[in-house]
Amino acid sequence: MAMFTSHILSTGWYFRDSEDSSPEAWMPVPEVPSVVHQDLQANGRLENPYVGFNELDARWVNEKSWAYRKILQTPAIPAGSVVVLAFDGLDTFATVKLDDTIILESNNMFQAHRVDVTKALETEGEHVLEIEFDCALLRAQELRKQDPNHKWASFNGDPARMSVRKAQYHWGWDWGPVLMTAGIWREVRLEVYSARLADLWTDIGLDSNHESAHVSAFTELDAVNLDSSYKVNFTLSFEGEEIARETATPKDRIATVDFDIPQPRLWWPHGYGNPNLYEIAATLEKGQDEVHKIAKKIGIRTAEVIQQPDKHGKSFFFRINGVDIFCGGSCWIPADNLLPSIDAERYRKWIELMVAGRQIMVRVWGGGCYEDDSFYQACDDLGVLVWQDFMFGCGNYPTWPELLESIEQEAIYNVRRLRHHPSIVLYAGNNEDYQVQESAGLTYNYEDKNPENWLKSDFPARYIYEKLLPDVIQELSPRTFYHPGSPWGDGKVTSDPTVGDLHQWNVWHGTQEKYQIFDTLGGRFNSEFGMEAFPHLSTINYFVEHEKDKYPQSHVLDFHNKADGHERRIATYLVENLRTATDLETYVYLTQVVQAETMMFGYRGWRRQWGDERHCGGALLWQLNDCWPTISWAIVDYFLRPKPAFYAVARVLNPVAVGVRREHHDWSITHAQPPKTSKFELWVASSLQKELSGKVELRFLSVDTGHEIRERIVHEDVKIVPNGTTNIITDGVIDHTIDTEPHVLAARLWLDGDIAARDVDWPQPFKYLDFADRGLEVSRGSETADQQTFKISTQKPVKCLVFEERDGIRLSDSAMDIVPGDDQTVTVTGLRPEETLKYKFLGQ
Ligand code: BMA
Repeated sequence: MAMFTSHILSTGWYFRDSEDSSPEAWMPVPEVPSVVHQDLQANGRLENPYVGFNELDARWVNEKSWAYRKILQTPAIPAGSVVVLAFDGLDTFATVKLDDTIILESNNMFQAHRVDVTKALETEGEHVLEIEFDCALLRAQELRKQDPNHKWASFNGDPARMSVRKAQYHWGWDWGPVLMTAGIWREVRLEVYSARLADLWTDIGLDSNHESAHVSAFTELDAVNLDSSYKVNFTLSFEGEEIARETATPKDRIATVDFDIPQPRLWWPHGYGNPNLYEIAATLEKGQDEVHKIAKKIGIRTAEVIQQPDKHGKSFFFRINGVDIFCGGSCWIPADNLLPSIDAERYRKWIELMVAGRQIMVRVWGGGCYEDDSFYQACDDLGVLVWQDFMFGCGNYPTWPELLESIEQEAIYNVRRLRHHPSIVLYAGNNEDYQVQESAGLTYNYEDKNPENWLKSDFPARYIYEKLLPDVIQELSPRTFYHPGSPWGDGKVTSDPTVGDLHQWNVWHGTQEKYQIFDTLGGRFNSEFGMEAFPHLSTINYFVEHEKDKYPQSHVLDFHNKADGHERRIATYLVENLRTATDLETYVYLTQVVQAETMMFGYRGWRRQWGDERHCGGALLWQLNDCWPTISWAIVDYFLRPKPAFYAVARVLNPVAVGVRREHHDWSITHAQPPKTSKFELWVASSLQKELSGKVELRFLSVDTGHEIRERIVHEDVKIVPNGTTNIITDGVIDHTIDTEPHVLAARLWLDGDIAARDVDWPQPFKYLDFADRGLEVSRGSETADQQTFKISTQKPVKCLVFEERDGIRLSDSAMDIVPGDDQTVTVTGLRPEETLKYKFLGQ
């Protein structure tokens, strides 16, 4: 009995413009998977679209159709075997021909396809495999025209995008270029077999006391001849060691076994325990022969979303293995416009960065793609929770029968592909489509529970989010929580802060509130909020080619910022808060200070609210990453260079964090009259499970002299509430008629005699402060061959000390506030003894 064999078809491909039928038009493809922009660049036909204005010179590519071809050799086909061409992803309108016969037509890049080509390859020798990719840009416009009665309301990109199942950001977004890719974007294989295991999945139950787990494992048999002689041998291993083995005979093609695991090693998000993974393997056997083997890593854990009525409305937070978890993290967009260019290592680096930044949840946003397996594998391995949107974003989607059918297949395929990942704890129906429903005044009667009526309404996609997708989840991954949209809450208006999740854009977009009040604008779970900042200077140097363009408002810099009104908004937040600058380096830094402050003001307050009956269940900033080198809300740029906000967020998400904050006094609307008094508060937020005892100190330090202007407050033996907030001072008052000098409130927390956390509250806005002559000293401390430490001290308070980011180095901290009498140390990994780092601080 022949073994299952698989040949990856990655080489020997050629491509050409479909309209150019001359034989010389074929150009070699370096490697498949790829998309046409990569292949054109490799052939010298396209300049890097990420540099300068090249995106515009690449527009012609978007309007073309492309053909890919490869000569196939008939593989050895043992008697009784079939040959299948397996496509994991075709982008997007693909007609696949084998020797001029159409074998597949596909119009959804999120689906995989399997085509039996046994007959077609019967004759020995060479066969021509050709794939025509029809122009998705034009096809979308045609499809839209065919349905003029649909209300094509949307924001971002051409509304016609909603007619096509292709990553929506390819039509351009408010952080990304218009690059309409086409190509074989995921693996294609030739498989030869008489039988194979088509799928392997599990259902995992965990006892409430965590003493034992029950794993049911299932495989699906796909065989040419379904006789009863097949057996499936299942093994369960942990850290490479087999712990259990069972054999089953398939019934109706499904083989099932059950394992009981005493004392299971649970999968935990990082910071709460190890992300333990088991391996489940299934071997298909016929007689003595092993025919096919597949394996998956699985995790034993429970994941719940707790929605209970409470004094704030209705809660929305995650409980993993019985532990309530404040989910601080980020929203994720595709890490590149040219998706196949992201390899497993780059995905891993992104997730490693999240862990280094103490972020615990990533939201895969609905305008991108169902990510590569290696993305979720990295999340499983490193203990990062995943909020997974379905791929719909910012629009009123049509629901033609053939589109619904395609969407259903897409959902089935992807949920099957992803369901074993313990990291995935929530599926959401879409991104902001309910907001479009609201803003466009479309019909949404929550009380009407008849899905057929929804289809007939002017918001027909409700059928997708409240019927089609939840049915798929119920069938294929019933233990995973399903949420109709992000944001969404029990059918209430999406801006309702008392229920469901919330996208809070009234800082930056909307009413452009001051970021200092961000904490007062949150809801039960803040799944989007953001502030733009320029990327690292070396990233700017990558896409700005000419020295003459290296000033903050240059044409090319504006071109690399796709957000409507970005100049006004950046300017508003800078002018309100900081003394602005015109040199690029300082300007970059200032925008980054604003972003870091914004993120801190949001996260810090919302984490504090966690302790108030889970008032806020989590915060996912917009956005972690970029898909090209650009100016956006990302806190880490395209080249994985962190912006200062990355460190500000990490500090606020410290497992035990101290917070100090004086009340907001709005200087703009009081005609810049200073307040007479300011209340202040001091607290500790802990995500640890045990009560701690610590010492908390608060000092009042003059910005001008660095001296303590008032007696410090010290609380010894503070009992720190586990997994909650400990309020230490709630009614502090600064009397500015007595303490007239502008001063910072500098808080420190000691645990077991060591400083465990710091926070500094500053008089606002920074532009009124005099930052002259800080007396900052940065000196070298201990060093090894690849690790240097820097000791930092100051005579007067320093705001946002940022160290240079350099590829290959890692900073233990940055974007720090330094105050007198509290020296700090930064460890730089990857820096050699002879190298040094530049740094910058506010008012330098
Ligand atoms: C949110 C997101 C994105 C957008 C971002 C910034 O609404 O869902 O669509 O990029 O805001 O505007």
